[in-house]
Amino acid sequence: MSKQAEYPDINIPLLRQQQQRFQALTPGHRACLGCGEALAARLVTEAAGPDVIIANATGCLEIFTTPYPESAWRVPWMHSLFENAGAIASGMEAALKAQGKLTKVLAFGGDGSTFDIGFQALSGMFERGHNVLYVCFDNEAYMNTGVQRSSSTPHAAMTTTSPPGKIRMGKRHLKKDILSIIAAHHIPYAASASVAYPSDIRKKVRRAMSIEGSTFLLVHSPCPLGWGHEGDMTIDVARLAVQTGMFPIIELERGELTGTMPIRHSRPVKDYLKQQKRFRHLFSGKQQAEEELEHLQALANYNMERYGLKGNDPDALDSEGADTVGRGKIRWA
Ligand SMILES: Cc1ncc(C[n+]2csc(CCOP(=O)(O)OP(=O)(O)O)c2C)c(N)n1
Ligand code: SF4
Ligand SMILES: [Mg+2]
Repeated sequence: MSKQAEYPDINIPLLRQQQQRFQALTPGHRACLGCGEALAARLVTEAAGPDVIIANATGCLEIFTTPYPESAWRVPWMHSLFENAGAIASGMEAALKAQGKLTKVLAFGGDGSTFDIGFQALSGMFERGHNVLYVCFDNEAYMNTGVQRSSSTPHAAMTTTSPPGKIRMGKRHLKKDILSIIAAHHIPYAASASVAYPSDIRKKVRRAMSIEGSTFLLVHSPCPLGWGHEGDMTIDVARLAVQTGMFPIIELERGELTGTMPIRHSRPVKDYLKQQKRFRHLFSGKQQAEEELEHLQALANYNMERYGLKGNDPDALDSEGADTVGRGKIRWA
């Protein structure tokens, strides 16, 4: 008797749909409601699967997942210092290699750790070509210690160390172009992604996991507390960052641009900024504020031009969030 005849009521496709994905990061951790970083970490680890070991730099992700003596992790996980996740991950990888094990090493850091304080160790790891996927959860400030500006904080954003006042409109400097710096290491694969596009994150993680060598993923991860939006707006805010050109979604192979997420219906930068209290001072109507708004729009236009983000192809990712991505000349959903 065939299996189908023996169990006539079993709907295999439905069962598959309902089957839980492997979750390395379990619910019950202590992130704020709507935390983009928590969602991003869940998506990344789901896609990476169970055979991983994680080095996690100090920051919100480390703190809210491991309040002693608890842990929300179901995979081997190690807390590194703020400044040395790259070095710890390098050591893990070398040790696993010596033991002949295929377990993949992941390294996690926030933007403060990645762009600023842990950059030296990260650069060394890339230069030596360790077989590690490094993921930066970019919430654009030092959130864990109370929202201080980092070199990833966008121009004109308010943080506790870049307050708007009579002289300045929030942060004076530009967001560091980390992907160009990473590209200069000529690692096999580096990409940006956003929590607004989960299947794109999954594809990029799987891609990076399949590569023997150093890979890098920058995931835009809104922080309701530091950005000043409601927790249920996290995905909308993240999507607007992409649609306005403020956060370009790109892929680089050996330093060359090979993929972009095209934007069919671009939105004005104001639509993104006005959702967040960190940019509230830009809507005062004052001349200086108007000039900053123009400046931010010019920065977004520059991103659009630089990466050729405006896409008219029928398959281009549309602003409603369809999850189709152009990779080089190949299109895949
Ligand atoms: C060398 C060092 N400097 C400063 C700190 C304090 N510190 C801990 S977490 C943190 C902020 C982390 O920011 P980020 O890496 O962006 O992660 P987030 O909390 O935003 O996710 C800081 C400044 C530290 N632990 N070690
Ligand atoms: S402060 Fe921001 S990054 Fe940290 S747990 Fe809360 S929402 Fe997440
Ligand atoms: Mg941060």
